[in-house]
Amino acid sequence: MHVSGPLSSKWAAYLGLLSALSATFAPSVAVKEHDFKKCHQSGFCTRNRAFADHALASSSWQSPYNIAPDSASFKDGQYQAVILKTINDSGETVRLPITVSFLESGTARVTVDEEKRQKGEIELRHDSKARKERYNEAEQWVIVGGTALDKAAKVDHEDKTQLTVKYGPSSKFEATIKLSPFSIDFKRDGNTQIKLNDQGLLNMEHWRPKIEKPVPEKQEGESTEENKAEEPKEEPKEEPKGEDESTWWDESFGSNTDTKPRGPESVALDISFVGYDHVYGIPSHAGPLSLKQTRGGDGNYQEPYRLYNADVFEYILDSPMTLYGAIPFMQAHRKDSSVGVFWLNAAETWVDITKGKDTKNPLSLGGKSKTNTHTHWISESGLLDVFVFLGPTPKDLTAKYGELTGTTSMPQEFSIAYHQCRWNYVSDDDVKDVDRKMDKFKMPYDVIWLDIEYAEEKKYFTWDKHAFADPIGMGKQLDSHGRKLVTIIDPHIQNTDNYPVVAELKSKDLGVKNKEGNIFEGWCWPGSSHWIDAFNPAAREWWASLFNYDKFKGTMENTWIWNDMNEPSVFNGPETTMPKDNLHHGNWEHRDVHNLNGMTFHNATYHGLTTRKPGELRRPFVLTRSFFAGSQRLSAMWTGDNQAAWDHLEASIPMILSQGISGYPFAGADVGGFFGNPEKDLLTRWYQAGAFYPFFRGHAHIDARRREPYLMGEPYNTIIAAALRLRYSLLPSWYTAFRHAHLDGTPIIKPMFYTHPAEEAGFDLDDQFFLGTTGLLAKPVTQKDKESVDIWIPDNEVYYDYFTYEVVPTAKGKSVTRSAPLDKIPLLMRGGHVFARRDTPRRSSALMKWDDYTLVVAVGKNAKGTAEGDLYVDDGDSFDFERGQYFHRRFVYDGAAQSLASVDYEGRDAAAVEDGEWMKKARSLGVREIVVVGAPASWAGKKRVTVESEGKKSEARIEFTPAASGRAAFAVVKGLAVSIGADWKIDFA
Ligand code: NBV
Repeated sequence: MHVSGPLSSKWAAYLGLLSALSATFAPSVAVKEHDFKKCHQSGFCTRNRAFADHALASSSWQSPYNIAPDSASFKDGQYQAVILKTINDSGETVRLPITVSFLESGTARVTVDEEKRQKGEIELRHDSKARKERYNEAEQWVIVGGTALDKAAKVDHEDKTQLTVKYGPSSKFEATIKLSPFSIDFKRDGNTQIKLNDQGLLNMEHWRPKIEKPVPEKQEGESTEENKAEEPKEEPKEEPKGEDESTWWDESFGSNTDTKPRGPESVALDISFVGYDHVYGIPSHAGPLSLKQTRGGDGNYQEPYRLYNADVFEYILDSPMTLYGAIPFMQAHRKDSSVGVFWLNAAETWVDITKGKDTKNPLSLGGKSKTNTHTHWISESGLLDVFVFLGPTPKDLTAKYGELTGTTSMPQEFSIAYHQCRWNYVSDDDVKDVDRKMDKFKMPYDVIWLDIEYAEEKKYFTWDKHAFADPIGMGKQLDSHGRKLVTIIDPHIQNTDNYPVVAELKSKDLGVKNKEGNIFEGWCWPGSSHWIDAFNPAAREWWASLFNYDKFKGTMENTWIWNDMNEPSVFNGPETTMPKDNLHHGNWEHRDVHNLNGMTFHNATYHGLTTRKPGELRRPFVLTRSFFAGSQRLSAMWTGDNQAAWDHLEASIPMILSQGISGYPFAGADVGGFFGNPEKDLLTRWYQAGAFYPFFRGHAHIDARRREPYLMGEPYNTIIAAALRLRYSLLPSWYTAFRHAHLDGTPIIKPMFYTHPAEEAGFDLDDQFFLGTTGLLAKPVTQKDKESVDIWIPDNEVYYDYFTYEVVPTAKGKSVTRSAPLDKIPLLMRGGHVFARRDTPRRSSALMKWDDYTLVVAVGKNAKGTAEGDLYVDDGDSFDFERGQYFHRRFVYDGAAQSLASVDYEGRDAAAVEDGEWMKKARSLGVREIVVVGAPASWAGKKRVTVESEGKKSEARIEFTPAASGRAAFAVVKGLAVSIGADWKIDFA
């Protein structure tokens, strides 16, 4: 359950009602770590770890997986064969068809299935209606491109033991498939980067019938089936290879028993990154960006990283424990080289990580002993389906991964501004009051949010008529300043009479089913509930129709949606989620698709927002708590129920960075912390950090005191207002960063290893980052009473203080201490960049839409060199940008020529695109000011600069301020008559 004490009387009454209604479900007041499985409480994780222990301890271990020599063929970029798994001493084997696909993008894909299950030649227990195959539809949800085969891939060498394929750009990639035992080595430019099954941990638990053994009579005091899972287990003595049968046929955790009608079916593989000692990715976990080892030892975790989307209440920090969403994508990085893998499996997954010196080859890599990172991926069911990326840069990885799973969609422009949320704004008057107060205190915001209490008895698509008597009136007040409303819609549908949504769900048969094939019933906020099965296309269509303005009455064009609890959270289910033997559309077991569930739900909502009214097609805004690879195409995410504590503020940054390098950068954390009451300084620091989250929302638990930023009093109000305004002024640069994320998957905020892949000292830094292409380097303060920070400097560039233009005394690879009293955000400008702002403070981003831009040029260390940057602008709302209705400008400051030019970023011919309504109007957007930081001393005394644009010459004013006591010289150009969308050039000489 999700209620922390002290309980409000409302919640006490609610909990009382729940327990009275359910004899079997006794709600506790807090879900703690022990309510979620550890590896030893999960049969398949235990078995695969035991298998690994055995294999790694034995010097004579040989993987029992061999490619049948005559089964292999290679054609059109694809290798096909059958792996034979030897299952007993008499040499009996199981057939596992393997396909290795070499893709045009240079990505390789290895897929292994199990023939018997594929052909349906297995028997299910308990009269189960479940599908017999291994789940093979994950790609239908996840993969959107990049799968064209590389027809130019060719077999370079083949003999009886192995075959080598050359593929990828200029054939610089190579895969050597070894037949016996089966393994694959991936090379780039002749050097091994990634090895599959090098440690021999490949394990596909094949189907077998259950052999009933006589059940020994129980002695008094012996454990029962029910409590078995919670007792510490003895290491299996007789089955050292992970063949412990005790959890093959059913498995209990707490009071829930999983009937496992298909028996054991896990799939596991070791993936070694040769010469790599940093791995990143596999969000979401509350831990460092550079992932830790998981097999014990000093400072390491004992547990594998777990990916099993769950409603983890009051999550703990520095932990490999699962959270709300999962992206099984991992990058490995060493100096100047990045490679990666994407493990496409939607079932519960555990990943062990160990690092070790290469003892076989200690003098490789230029005489330095190298570290290898070994990873062991273990999923409960499904195909083995792994994509291998050979880099070599972090940017190549995010781009190739983005090609496969899609990139961040262009957001609604308002959605990257500030959001004001709490559980709950209690009435429409409350909403209007907050709206007015934000204005009164000059705090810009764009969106106010309604949590579950707005709906009558948590029946989504309805309103509590007393508290929200006039939602349209409320929506209109918001709209009058360009503001929006987000309402929450959860996937649990109250099981009650007189609720058309549940009546339709049942009559149309669109709910998730239990193992018997009847609609599944469980407990959530509204009490007894059913869950929409958004895997079902008919359910998705129906769900989408519920968002029509004439159906979801009280909503209007400025209403958008928040999907919570979509892991799904089921209060009385195992680990607060659905039983694994539940059934989804197509009779796939929940076990197979669990990690996809949240994405199918926000996908249905996304579609709902595209069909609200015939003829209205706008970019949807959906926030989701649960997600999977691909969610970035459809939604923003946040890191769930954090706490109002300094360490949670600190933890939010690596978590958001990890999202970014894993293809899902539209990410944020609850500003202020969800649970508890932040002290004023903590809330202030959190706003300063939040101003640099791609998704920026203040939120609070129902029991938390009101904490709208204007309630803090002075000096906090002023400081928070400044942080909000900083975000608002930089919105053009944020939007441009989103454009890059959309184009090629580049993260919006970037960690040091990503921007400076050669600087080893930066590889485990995760508390500072660059924003987009701006060169802005931020390091939010995340510790109480801390009035200075050390910022690590990755290169020899010049860095200026963002606020004072001071030239920061930096040295490559060294940290510089910056003073950061409460009113200061440590923020540097890296020389060599140009970025855009809008400097007129206004109440919402919509009201800034037609404001002219300020361009800031940070002159680089080599003052004769260039500074570059870009600005992307479109209507922020429609899909017209897909038809060329946008400006993307590149700004080039040439220090030698002393000029600044604006050219089309893509070299497009302006005449080639016919101006639509927005473009026509946007041509009037101009440049209000240009600030040149680090301006040459020779500009002293200069009063005018010449400007050339669209064949016309004009003049503009320039004001020069010479350098003084550590501050760089700077110049401000004013009175420019140029359009942001046009080519122009300013001559400063
Ligand atoms: O809908 C209530 C909350 C929501 O405020 C929060 O952001 C979600 O993460 N929701 C979880 C349900 C229960 C929280 C204890």
